[in-house]
Amino acid sequence: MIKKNPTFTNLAAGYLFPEIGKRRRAFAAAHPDADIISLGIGNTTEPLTPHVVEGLKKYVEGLGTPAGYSGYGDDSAGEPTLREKIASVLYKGLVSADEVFVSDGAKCDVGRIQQMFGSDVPVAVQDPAYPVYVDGAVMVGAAGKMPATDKGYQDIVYMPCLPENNFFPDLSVVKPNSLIFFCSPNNPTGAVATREELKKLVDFAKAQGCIIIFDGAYSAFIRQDGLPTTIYEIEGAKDCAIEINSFSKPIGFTGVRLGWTIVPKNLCFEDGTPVQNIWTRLTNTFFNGASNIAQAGGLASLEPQGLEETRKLVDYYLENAALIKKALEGENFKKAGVEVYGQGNAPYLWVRFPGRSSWEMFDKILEECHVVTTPGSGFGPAGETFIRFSSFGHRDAVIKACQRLSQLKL
Ligand code: PL4
Repeated sequence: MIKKNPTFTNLAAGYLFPEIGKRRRAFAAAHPDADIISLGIGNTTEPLTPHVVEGLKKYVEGLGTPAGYSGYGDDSAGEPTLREKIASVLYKGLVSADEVFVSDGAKCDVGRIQQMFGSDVPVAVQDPAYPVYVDGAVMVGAAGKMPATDKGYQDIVYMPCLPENNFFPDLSVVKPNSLIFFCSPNNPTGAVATREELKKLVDFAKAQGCIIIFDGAYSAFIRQDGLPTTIYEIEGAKDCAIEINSFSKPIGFTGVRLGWTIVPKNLCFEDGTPVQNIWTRLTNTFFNGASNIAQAGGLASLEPQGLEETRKLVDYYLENAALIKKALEGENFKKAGVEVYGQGNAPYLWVRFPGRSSWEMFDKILEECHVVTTPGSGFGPAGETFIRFSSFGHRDAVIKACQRLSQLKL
């Protein structure tokens, strides 16, 4: 018999989101008449916008002609015009087109990136965090041989991000030469790091020989002036940070699949090898490029009409978030001492239920309101007692969920 890769022995449990789906299906089976509303998984619900649809259609029609047909791209990094548009429109020239690597989504690149570092590089994550960072580290062996406890994996450094520290971690716990995962706007807390905070992070990483993996998947949700939408707004970030990003949430491409990763030219490993060289080698080996159709849609979204439509689409979800926030600040929640966090720059609300476990609250909200949420403990030990509410949903369903939440007995 063939042995499995021992790194998988350490994986603590199933992946969070299928587990939520399983519980939802079990509840639905037991309550076939329940009208279940999901404020759980961050999955977009609104249709693609007209200009993006036009871009997709045009490209597909071209594929049906000899002149417009194309097969594999020349390399895995993406269509040059899209790379150029991402650099000029989204980064305003802070990065160049040859630092942009188009992908099939941020999650896929979080997984691929870890292969460049392997098992000897220490990993630090914000706690709570999108579970793929930790699970990916476990799979490449970076979590060591120690099994997980209820405090997480013993060889991964968790950096608690709580209301008490304004959701910005104490970096002194990070070991030198670590890979630091940092997400802003944050999933799940919704917190956005300020310029001063990101400067602290970049200065720390440079001084300690660390590389930051900055996940900006929700950057399009930032509405407050002055908050950085990319880590490259911070001086020195190109010496120490890779940024992962996505078309999933801003233009509804969760199913179409398109993202990108910025690997700066001057970012190097200890031996002087440019990280770009290894990234190119790795992706050319394991990745045949993002779908050319998806790339055409992404390109359309970066034209003036596409950008205008994107803003409206993101506004829709932000308005949902504001409605949910209002419901969660109702009398029933206030009386129970529930704390609601969300600054209006992210699609998530992060809610603390003092003295209650996350899964207990998940079950209670599902049973009493028929609303699916995400238990905070699924994002890390510091998420215990919290629930994440997602604002991705049709407006009528969100309004209905809010009405039910205002009746929740706490
Ligand atoms: C459920 C911080 C959602 N099945 O779509 P991608 O791959 O470009 O982006 C995924 C992603 C990357 N980075 C962050 C994210 O929050 C997400 C998506 N997260 C959520 O509810 O937390 C969807 C999760 C999906 C999954 O496992 O990713």
